[in-house]
Parts: sequence; structure tokens; C-alpha cells
Amino acid sequence: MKIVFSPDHVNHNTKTELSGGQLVTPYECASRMDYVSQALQQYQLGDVVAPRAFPRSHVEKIHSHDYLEFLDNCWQQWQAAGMQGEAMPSVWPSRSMPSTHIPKNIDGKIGYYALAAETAISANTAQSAWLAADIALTATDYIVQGEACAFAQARPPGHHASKDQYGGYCFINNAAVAAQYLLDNGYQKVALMDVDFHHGNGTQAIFYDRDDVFFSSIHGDPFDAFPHFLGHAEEIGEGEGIGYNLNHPLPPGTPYSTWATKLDESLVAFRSYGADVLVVSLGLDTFEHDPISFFKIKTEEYLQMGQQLASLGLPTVFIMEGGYAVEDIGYNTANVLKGFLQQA
Ligand code: Q9C
Ligand code: ZN
Repeated sequence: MKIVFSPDHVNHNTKTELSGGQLVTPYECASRMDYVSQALQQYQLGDVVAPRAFPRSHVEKIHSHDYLEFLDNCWQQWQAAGMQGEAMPSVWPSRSMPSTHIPKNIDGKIGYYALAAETAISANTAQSAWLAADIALTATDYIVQGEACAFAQARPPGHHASKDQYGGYCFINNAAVAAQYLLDNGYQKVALMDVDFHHGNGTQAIFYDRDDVFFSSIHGDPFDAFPHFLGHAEEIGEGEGIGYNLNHPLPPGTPYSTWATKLDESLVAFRSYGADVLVVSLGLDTFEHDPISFFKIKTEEYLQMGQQLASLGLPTVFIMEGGYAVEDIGYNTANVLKGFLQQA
């Protein structure tokens, strides 16, 4: 399969993440990609190709104009305000002050556009987010051109980013951009399967009232896991989207055997929906040794995950999301793709 990748992802190299009351080195770090590249090459899973630059209009179909303008200008405004550290929010329009006015001051503005505080923004964050979207679009265009599958080896990830909010290491929702691109190029019913450990709150919110993208996610129960405020089983969609959102929250310690039954339920739902293409938000933080997650999937079991996904028999674009057991995500990623190719 085609593997779309750019070494320029290293430009996204923030130094801080707010975690446990401290500023730590970010879990979502550049070296993750070294391990993925190495394993994909070792397993000979496909040719690595560079992304091409797509018009910004594809991303503007998913994210609001004011949000993208904020993303592009945040770092400059943060610096102009004399801030010493990387850009991060400390105040929000919360339950007791649910204002929709957008502050002019950057401390207020960044809180308006952030859904969480852990994720820093620095000099090259916006540029890298746009590059990741180009990687997703380039991979997705291979599907449009008739390839059976492609892998977007993108970072920063995207599934937590909503129409106008960033957080959870995500800025532009690469999988949502990919799904929309498929709809704009002849496909009519997109199945979007999110297998990252965390609920894909951004993707869910973007397609919640639509019937042309069926979003399903298997994730740590939001009572126990980030993003904490979305991802419950009773969220089934709204308006035209009712019935096209399927969440499987699962408890700490969940092994692959349990996880796999939920994937099967999603695949059954995708089949009766009549999906004609599959987008996979591929996070590897379901791994048993992931440092910030609590599922117990083993390296060999990712082969079965790939085989299960292939059983749908649909053209499939994989979009890289999370996975923080840095030295293992390469083999875990490679196993999903290998299992998929064996079965396909
Ligand atoms: N102290 C993705 O996997 N919470 N994002 C981290 C660590 C944020 C994960 C808690 C997790 C975001 C794409
Ligand atoms: Zn995740």
C-alpha cells in the first residue's frame, strides 16, 4: 500500500505538556514516527511517498474560518503579549459563564478555542497541522484514484479537534478532512472507525447531525478516560445523523477478546448502513504498555485487528492518531496494516 509521510513533521516539536500538575516532555513526540517508519520498512508494507499540497478549502469544509485564523496566528499573538512559555490556556467559557463572545486578549481567546489544557502551541504547530492534513488528503486521494488502501503516517494527530477547538494533541481533524474529501469525490457513505484508545470527540461532533458519515469509536469509558465529556454509549447522533454514531466505551483492563466483539458490532452496523468506503482513525494507544491508557491489547493481536477491518471488503484509508509506547507503536502499526493486507 502507499504510505504517505513527510520528515518535516519534526517541525512540530513543542517542549511542554501540562500533565499531573507539571510541565513534562510531550507524549506526542517526533520520535514516534521513527519507530513507525522503521517497522513499516522492515515489514515491506509499501512505498513511502511525499504529500502534495492541497487547497486549504478541503480543511475549511471541516473547521471554521475563525478557528483556522486563530490557529495560524496564535503563536505570534502569544509572543506579542510577552508570554515566556509555550501557548496554553488557563480559562474557559465554562458551565457557569457560557459566553460565546470571542475575547480579543490571547489568554481569553486561546481558552475559547481550546478543549483541554495539556496541548501546547509553539512556532511551527500550525504549519505542521496543515502538513498532516495534506498527508491525509494525499493518502485519501490514492483511494479516489482506485487504490484499495493507503496509510497516512501523519502527526500531529487529529481526532480530538472539532470544528473550532483543538486539544488532546490535535489541531486539524485529519480523518474528518479525509472523510469529506471522499464524499466530494464520488463516495456516498463513509464508515469512520476510530480505534484510538481515546474517544474521537472531534470527529463525532463534526458528523453528529449527518447521515453521510457513520462514526463509530471503541475507547476508554469517558467516566475514566480523556476526553471525559464525550463518548458515552447513549450518544447516537442527532437530526439526520440519528443512528449513525456508535460508541463503545470500555473499562480499564479491557483485553483484545472483548475489544474485538465491539469492533465486530461496528462492522455489522457499517454493513447494514451500506458504507462504500472506510476511514480508520488508527491510534495504537490501546497497547497493553501504553503509558497514558488502560486497555491490554498485545502486539500480535494488532494483526487480527487489521484482518477484522479488512473483512469489510471496502477501500480503506488509515489515518495515524495516537500511541505513546514509542518503541512499540511501529510494530503495532505495522501489524494492523500487515493483517489488513493478508486478509484483503
Ligand atoms: N497525563 C490522542 O491519543 N491526556 N490524544 C493525557 C496524560 C490527553 C490523547 C493525560 C490525551 C490525549 C490523539
Ligand atoms: Zn489516543
